[in-house]
Amino acid sequence: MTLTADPRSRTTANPRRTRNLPADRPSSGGTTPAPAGRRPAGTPTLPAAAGLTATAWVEAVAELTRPDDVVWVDGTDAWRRTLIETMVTTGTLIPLDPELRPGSYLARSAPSDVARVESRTFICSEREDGAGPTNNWREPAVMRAELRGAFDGSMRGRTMYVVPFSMGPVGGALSKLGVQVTDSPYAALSMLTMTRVSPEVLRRVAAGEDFVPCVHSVGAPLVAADGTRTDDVPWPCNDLKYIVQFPQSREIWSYGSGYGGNALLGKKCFALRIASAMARDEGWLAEHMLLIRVTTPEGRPFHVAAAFPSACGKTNLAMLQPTLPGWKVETLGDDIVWMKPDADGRLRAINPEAGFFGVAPGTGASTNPVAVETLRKNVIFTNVALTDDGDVWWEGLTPEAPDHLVDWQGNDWTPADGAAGRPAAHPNSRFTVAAAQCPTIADDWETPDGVPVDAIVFGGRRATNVPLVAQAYSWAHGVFLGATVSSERTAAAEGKVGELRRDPFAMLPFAGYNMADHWAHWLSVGDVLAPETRPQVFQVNWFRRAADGSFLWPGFGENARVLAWMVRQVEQRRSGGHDPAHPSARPTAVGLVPGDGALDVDGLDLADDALDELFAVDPARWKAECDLTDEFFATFGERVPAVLRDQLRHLRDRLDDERLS
Ligand code: GTP
Ligand code: SPV
Ligand code: MN
Repeated sequence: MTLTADPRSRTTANPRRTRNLPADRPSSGGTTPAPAGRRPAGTPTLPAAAGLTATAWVEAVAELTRPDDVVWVDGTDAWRRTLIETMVTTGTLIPLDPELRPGSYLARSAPSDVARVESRTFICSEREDGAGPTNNWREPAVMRAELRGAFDGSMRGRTMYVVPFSMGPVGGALSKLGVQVTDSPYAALSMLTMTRVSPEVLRRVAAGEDFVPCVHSVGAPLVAADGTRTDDVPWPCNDLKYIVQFPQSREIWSYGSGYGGNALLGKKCFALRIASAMARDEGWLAEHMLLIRVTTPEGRPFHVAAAFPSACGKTNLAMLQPTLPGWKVETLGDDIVWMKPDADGRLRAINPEAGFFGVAPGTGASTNPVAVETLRKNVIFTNVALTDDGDVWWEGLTPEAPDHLVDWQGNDWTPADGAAGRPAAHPNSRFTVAAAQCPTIADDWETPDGVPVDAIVFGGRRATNVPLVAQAYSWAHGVFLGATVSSERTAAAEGKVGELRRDPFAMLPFAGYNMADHWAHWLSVGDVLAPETRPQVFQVNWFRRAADGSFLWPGFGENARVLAWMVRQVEQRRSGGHDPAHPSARPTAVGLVPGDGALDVDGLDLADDALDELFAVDPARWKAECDLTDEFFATFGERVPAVLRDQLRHLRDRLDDERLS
């Protein structure tokens, strides 16, 4: 077994560097530090990192999974190149035309491995009610034994890459370290873009700083236990999958998938599932949110964090180009936000990620020109179509499809296939790109202390009922809005697209503990925040449809109009500058909506009654929603905070109040 942090050492002998592994020092996180350099004797169950140095833990995992070699990846360009070369050789990465798409590659996954697998995602808290009714729970000891069987020899014949990474700016007050071991060079390379991987992070891990241990195997050994070899394939994976979080011991074990959140363990597994459990214990919040700065024409900056379920518009809103003159939007993050109250009682937020793993379909010059610009170079595309001149294409990139393409599965494709319902790009095809490459990224997006949050937004994909925008009457009402989000299913996860389901806080697949406790935690964080600067909470819905099925609202850049109204509402609250002659908002049963003329729709080509339809609150339909909310709350039993049950009662009362309809 060779251990090295230098990619050259496997091709050119470099004895000085081949021993360049992290020093063996006791980890500060454990209770029983292992003597330096000693291997744990045997592995009766899964090796846990607690008490082990990073090196000893990696060795223990290697002892279980049996890779041919173990290499430490420190994120330097040499490593990036080595990983890419390896995958071009195996056919995992197809180089794109160097002039049309410099430094960019296409990967095609196995058709069975195209999205997150929620049915195989497990939260292994000590007690079942620690995970709650919205999670798949398994008893930790039982799962450890099961995983031990799956991981036993799972990396035979492969290289194990060890990737130490930081979520958040290295050393920042809200940042955390992780170490992912993986037998997927695709996952290793993606981690270099999606997280911060550097020699400095390697040094910190080696020096014994706490880290979240993340083990990933595609579950496709090249050598069987009896020594027989099989040939590799471009996208190895296993039909059996496990995406397992142990929130108590803060561990992640992922098996069988190489795709997205299943495999890039810094993302959903760590930054949401494990981090949400850490955040509950430490008094902060880990959320499935984008983060932007909106600057008014007068030059005043406001920060907005918005939670929408998967494939419901976070990346698009994060890169929004306002259509309103004088307004400016800068990008800070597009998927995950960590927020913590500071000493002054302000909620401060960072984006713990370093890249975007964004939905390709629907991303085009007319919808998201900033993303199109971000994707000019240095991108890993997965499951999009290949053009004849070596570039990429997906539905929505241009209005017309090219005459001929190679589709995401490697087959010839013509527009006739599209007409027959076979898209050229998979609906959950994605791009992986550095956030720093985004033309609208804020200069200070890596500020370690984060930015102050002024508004929190919850959204979903709702064809009916939910208005374009509504402001919560209070923090508690805002938590109620977040807790009761429902949304039509998208292709980002396995399951039936379009089916309506509850997705509280857009965190249904991402909460590392009982969702009802998450609501209680939000209420208690609200209590710590200073009332004058506590974020205002809003609900939005870009997806309401007219009777003919068309979207009532143009969306995308025009969403700036809604942002502008929200920011003015925040400004007005702060200044007390309320003009009763021109009320900016009008109360409805579900929240405050823009008053007459308060939502700037100048120059928009809206259908005659579109605005009325966008803001219509139908009491009968909403009462039916309340009944569903009752049923939903009932699944959590006594754990639902009384404050939220009160909110449901207030909503029903308002629906009965004729002055509000
Ligand atoms: P995840 O990365 O899965 O968390 O998704 P996301 O929330 O970042 O969603 P994204 O911005 O990638 O959008 C998903 C899909 O919704 C894309 O096909 C977009 O084109 C579409 N979309 C985004 N914003 C709007 C909008 O304002 N209106 C309409 N009609 N569609 C939108
Ligand atoms: C999501 O599904 O919300 C994503 C994609 O952002 S994944 O990283 O695969 O979870
Ligand atoms: Mn997401």
